[in-house]
Amino acid sequence: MSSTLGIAVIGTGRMGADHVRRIGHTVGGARVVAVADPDGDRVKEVVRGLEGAGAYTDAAAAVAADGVEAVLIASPGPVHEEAILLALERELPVLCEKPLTPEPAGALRIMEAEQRLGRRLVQVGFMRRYDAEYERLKELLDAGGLGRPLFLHCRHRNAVSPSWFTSDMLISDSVVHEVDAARWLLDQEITAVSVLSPTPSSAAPEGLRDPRLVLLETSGGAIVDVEIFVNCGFGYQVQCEAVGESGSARIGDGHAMVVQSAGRWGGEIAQDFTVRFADAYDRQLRRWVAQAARGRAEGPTAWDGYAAAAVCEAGLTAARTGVRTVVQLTERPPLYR
Ligand code: ISE
Repeated sequence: MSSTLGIAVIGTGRMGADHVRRIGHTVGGARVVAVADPDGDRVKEVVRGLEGAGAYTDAAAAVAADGVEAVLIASPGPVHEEAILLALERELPVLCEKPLTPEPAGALRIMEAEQRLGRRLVQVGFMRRYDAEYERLKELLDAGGLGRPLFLHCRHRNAVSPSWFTSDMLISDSVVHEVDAARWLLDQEITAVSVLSPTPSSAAPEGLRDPRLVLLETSGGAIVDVEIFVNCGFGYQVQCEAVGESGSARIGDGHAMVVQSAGRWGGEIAQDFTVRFADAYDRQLRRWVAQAARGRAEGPTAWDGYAAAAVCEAGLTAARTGVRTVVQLTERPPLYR
């Protein structure tokens, strides 16, 4: 193995391009050696200026390229499984953007491949686990500082949704973050999901059920409510208030700076997740590189990706039928305990 970890990046959309930049400029100990995207022009543009990096339109060719020691996957969710299985065939550590797979069946196949190898190589990019505020809340809950958790009240707001965003994606692409954060913060599984949808905001594109309220029930008897609103207009806001038997704690108020001027006071609000969670993305990648250089993985597992996919699948059924839907989970394999 060389002194810097050779990484193949699959997918050059917003997150893929951001990770390429991050590997080159922010995270030490790694270099991009291959980049793949079906859009040949885009991939060439992304590798321009990256010394020694090959441009590919095929993920398999990039994963098999000389010098590849780890794989970062930031392509669309439906093609994650194929790329992960290619990497696992070569026993390469993987960091895969969320969602691991759109459906739980694909995540189960990834878990099977990893279990055949007998060790963890896959990390899912649930970056909130690397955010300083989330980490503090987790420490407080783990230390019993709030007593037994009763509620998590969550708000997840995006200024505006991309043109291709669908009503299902409010759950599978956005609320999937709260699903993972709730499982991790509480150390419990989600057992049932209900979804309520008010009359859509007039700011939402035609046909988009935005906002929505998602209720998650947990194995420890807590309730998690998530307001997801992807066209709120004013900025990117992610808040979480934990209420326990002996106290409450809230993160995400964005109190980094309060400005007083011209007879008003107020703060600034990030417009976008790449800004709000910039440090979390950096820390996630640094930790992944350090582990991958040893041929290992830490952080959110393929089981976490599977559980999130199962909860989102139940959420989509609940949204479609209007009926509370129980989450079906297989038994957790020993590799993920
Ligand atoms: C996007 O894919 C993300 O992961 C963001 O964190 C989330 O806020 C947004 O709603 C998703 O579309």
